[in-house]
Amino acid sequence: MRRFAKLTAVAVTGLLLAVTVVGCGSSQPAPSTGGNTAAKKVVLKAGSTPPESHPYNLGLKKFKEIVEKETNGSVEVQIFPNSALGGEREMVEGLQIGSVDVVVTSTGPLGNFVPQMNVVDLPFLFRDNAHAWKVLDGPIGQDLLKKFEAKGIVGLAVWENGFRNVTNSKREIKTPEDLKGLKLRTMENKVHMAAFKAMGADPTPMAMPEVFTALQNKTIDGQENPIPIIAANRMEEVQKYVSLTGHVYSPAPLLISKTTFDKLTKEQQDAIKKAALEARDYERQQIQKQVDEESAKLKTKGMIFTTVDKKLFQDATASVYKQYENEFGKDLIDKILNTK
Ligand code: EAX
Repeated sequence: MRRFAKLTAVAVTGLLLAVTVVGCGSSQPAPSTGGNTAAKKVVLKAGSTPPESHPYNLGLKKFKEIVEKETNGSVEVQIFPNSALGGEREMVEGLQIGSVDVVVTSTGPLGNFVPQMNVVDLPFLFRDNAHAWKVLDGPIGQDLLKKFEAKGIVGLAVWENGFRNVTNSKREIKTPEDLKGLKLRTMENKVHMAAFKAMGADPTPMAMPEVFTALQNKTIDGQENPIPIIAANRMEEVQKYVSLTGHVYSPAPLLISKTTFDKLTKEQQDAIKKAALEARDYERQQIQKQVDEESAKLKTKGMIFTTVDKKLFQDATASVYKQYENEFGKDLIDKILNTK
C-alpha cells in the first residue's frame, strides 16, 4: 500500500512541476538575456501622429531595431503611426495610465503635463538646429525631461520635429501684417497661440488628427508645421502657400510610460536608453534630409514657397517673452538664448 502511495506522490509532484513550467510558458520567457534570469518578453506599443514616411516613424523603426537586438528579442517594439493611438495629448495621457508605452511627440501639448516644457515653444528662441541640440541634449534639456517623472513619464531623449513654417490656402504671407484675420490652426499650446495673436492672426488650437479635414472643409485657412510634417500629411492637396517663417523650433521628445519602464530589467532599461539616443541622431538626419527633398517635391506639386524677413516676425512676437518670462523664468530663457 505504502509503495502505491509513494508512486502516487511522485506522480502528483511531477504533474505539479509540469503545470508550473507550462504556466510560465504563457509569458514565453525570452532566451536568457546574458547572465540575468530569463527576462519575460515585453511588447512595447509606440505611437506617433505622422504618417509612416515621416522621420518620427523612421526613427521609431531604428529604435525598434536596436532595442530588439540589444535585448536579444526580450523586448519587442510595435509601431503605430498616423495617430492610430490618438493625438499627441491623448497618447501622452496614455503613457500616464499605461495604455500606451512609448510616444514620440512634439512639445505642443506637453505644457499640459510639465508647464515649464513650453519654454522651448517661445518664437525664435533657437538660432538653428545646432543651438537647439546643444541646449536640449545638455543640462537644460535633460532637466526638463526629468520633470516628467513626477507625472508618470520617463523622458528618454529629445528627437526633432524641426522649424515650423506657416501654410495657408488664401494668400502669400510675406510680413506679419499678412497674417491679420487668418484662421490659423495651432497646436494646443498657449505660447504658440500668444505668438500668432500678437501678429494679428486668429489662432485655433486643434489636435493633429483633425487638421487635414478642417483645412479641406476650410473651417481654418492655414496651419503651421515643419516641412516634413507638411509633406507627410499631403498638405499640398489643401494648402497653396508655404511661408518659410521658421517661427518656432519644434523638439520631439521620446517618452516612455514609467509604469512600463519600471517593470523592465536593468539590462532592458539600459538597452532602451541606448536605442533612444542612437535613434535620435538618425532621426535628426532624416528630418534634415526631408526638409530639402520634400521642399523640392512640394514645389513641383504646385505649392508656392515664400521666403520672408524673419526679423519682422521676430519683432512682432517679442512681446510673448515679456508675457511668459515670469512663468518660465527669465534666467532660464537667457541661459538658452546665450548657449553658444
Ligand atoms: O508632432 O501637431 C502638430 O502640429 C505636430 O507638429 C505634429 O503632430 C508632429
